[in-house]
Amino acid sequence: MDSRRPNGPNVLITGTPGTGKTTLGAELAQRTGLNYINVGDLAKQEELYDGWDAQYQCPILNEDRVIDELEDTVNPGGNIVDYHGCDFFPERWFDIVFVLRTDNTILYKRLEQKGYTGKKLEDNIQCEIFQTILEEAVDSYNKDIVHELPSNTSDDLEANLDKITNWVDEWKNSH
Ligand code: DAT
Repeated sequence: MDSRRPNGPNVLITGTPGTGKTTLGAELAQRTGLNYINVGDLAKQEELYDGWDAQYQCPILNEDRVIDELEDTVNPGGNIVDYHGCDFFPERWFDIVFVLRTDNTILYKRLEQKGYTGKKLEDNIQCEIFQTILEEAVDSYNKDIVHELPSNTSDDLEANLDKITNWVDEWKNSH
């Protein structure tokens, strides 16, 4: 057992909205027994906000409060954290980082289905085209622990579940 992470590894799943973080993260939690944390949902429940973004018509995340709220859960390990950003988490929190990637046409349809329109829809597509979250992850964490995963089809989902489940098993065997 790893004395720093008695409950297992911490896995970050990040990527543009609509790339499939919640779908993957929730199923992964079922398969691995790790604790699933959806940062967006947590922020909503606990109102971890700091003002209102008039351009995007959404509340602004209070990142410090998110960290305070999660610190005691994340420190002992054993978590899957899902969020569409990654540069404000402490680097020491994560043992591995997965960045989900989706082709533009597929992402466009998924975001439309989620009710995204206009500037919000276009900006999220741009975010994926410019690999914004991938670059954020590579800039924020050791490159060796950052992995890009295709997330277009149900076969991709299965492959990603297998890959991460195997990684978690190996981590547990070697710690
Ligand atoms: P996110 O949490 O990144 O915003 P989501 O998990 O809510 O994304 O997924 C958005 C939609 O896409 C949802 O209808 C499920 C679907 N989806 C997710 N991953 C997929 C995959 N690998 N193949 C096909 N559809 C997928």
